[in-house]
Amino acid sequence: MSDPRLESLRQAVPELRLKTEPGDLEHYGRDWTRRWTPAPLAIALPGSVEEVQEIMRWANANGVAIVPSGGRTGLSGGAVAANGELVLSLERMNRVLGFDPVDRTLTVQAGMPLEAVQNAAKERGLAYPVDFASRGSCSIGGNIATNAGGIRVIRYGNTREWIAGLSVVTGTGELLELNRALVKNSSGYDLRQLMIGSEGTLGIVVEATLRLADPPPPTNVMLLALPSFEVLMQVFAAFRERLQLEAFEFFTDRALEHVLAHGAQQPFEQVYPYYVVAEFAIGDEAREAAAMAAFEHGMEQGWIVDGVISQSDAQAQQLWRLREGITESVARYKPYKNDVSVRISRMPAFLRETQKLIGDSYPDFDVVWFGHIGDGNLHINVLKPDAWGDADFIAACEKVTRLLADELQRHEGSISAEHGIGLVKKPYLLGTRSAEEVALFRGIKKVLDPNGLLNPGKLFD
Ligand code: 2HG
Ligand code: ZN
Repeated sequence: MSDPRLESLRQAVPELRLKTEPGDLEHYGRDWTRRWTPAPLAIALPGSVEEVQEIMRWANANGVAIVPSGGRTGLSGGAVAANGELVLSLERMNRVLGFDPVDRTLTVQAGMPLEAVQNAAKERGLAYPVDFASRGSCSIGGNIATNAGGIRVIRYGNTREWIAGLSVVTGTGELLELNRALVKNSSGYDLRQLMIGSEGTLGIVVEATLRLADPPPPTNVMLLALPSFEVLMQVFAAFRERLQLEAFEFFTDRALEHVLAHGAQQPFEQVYPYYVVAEFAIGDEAREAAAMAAFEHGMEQGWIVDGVISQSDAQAQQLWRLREGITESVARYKPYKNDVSVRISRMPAFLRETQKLIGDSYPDFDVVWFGHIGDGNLHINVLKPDAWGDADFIAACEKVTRLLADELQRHEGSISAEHGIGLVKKPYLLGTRSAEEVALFRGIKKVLDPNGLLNPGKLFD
């Protein structure tokens, strides 16, 4: 370890665990975007809040940028370290710190994987209900930094809803304890909410007190086949009216083809153009009758052309795999990802226009549509043909993103529903936020991170 900055870091934080092997720099320097070449200075793995503060003070004294790092499952480049930054991985800070059955809160360190948080809540007879496919690898700190959404937002909301209190180290190394896990706290600016979704640009989330929910009700999963995109929102409205929906997700035949090629099981003998996975509460006859009524209504209207309902947990999981396996099944094609949202009321018109735009723009590319339709959130993955080079492919896709951003501007939507802006969507931020807002972003950053050391270049320049 010859770099003098690392020698000084060793002196400033004597017990700090550091990694500098090329394999580690590569592993910790990138996220799931795989677009940038990792080039961090080193990887710091603090074991305590005090060490995080000491690292931050050292960073200020030495002018070294810090990339806070969780599970690096992000899809927008928010955790990429490609410019000699010090990666500050929270991975060793992964313990439960406390549980309060009266407050129904769980206090955890930020590096705890989401699935471990969910299990810890379950062991205590309650639930942490935010959920998505990367649950085993992503960390709760990363979820907070991006205000992660996922497959149960329709019922439980985004991560933001479940954060009762937050401990954050600012860009100057100060520790802020935000909101004291209070249900009601009308005593000024809510800095906790400001930190949530700030993508590591304002502070490093080190601990969080999470609100827990009742254990989920027993559920059933239905897979529906739809004849066209146009009926999607009608099916959603019919199901939402009759059932307590826990999830309502859609995907196309192209998506299904990739998941099947990846080992999932064919659900129907025939191929249909559109599919929905709906999960809903059961438990009494009225609910079960309502589910059948919703299905039959959809069939009568011609909105649903086929369907299957899970008869066991194993089958429910099989059906979920068709939706949850999509990202992994297309990963080898280095997809260009769009993660856009509009208000649900705007969805039919937005879908019509977007289908035309994407169809006209990408006549030759494989485009995979899926997403959280009940939240107004679409994922559009454009797959890179093997013959195309990375740079040309991205340039071609970015031209279309510009048009998509204009369309989102007209529909008052967002260029990033749940993946964050990071590096990938930075050029389009002004389509979703006004220039005045972004100027305020800069001002806020200046206060909390005066030397611009926290995740520089992410979200905005
Ligand atoms: C999902 O909904 C994730 O499965 C990933 O947000 C979406 O891969 C994507 O584009
Ligand atoms: Zn998603």
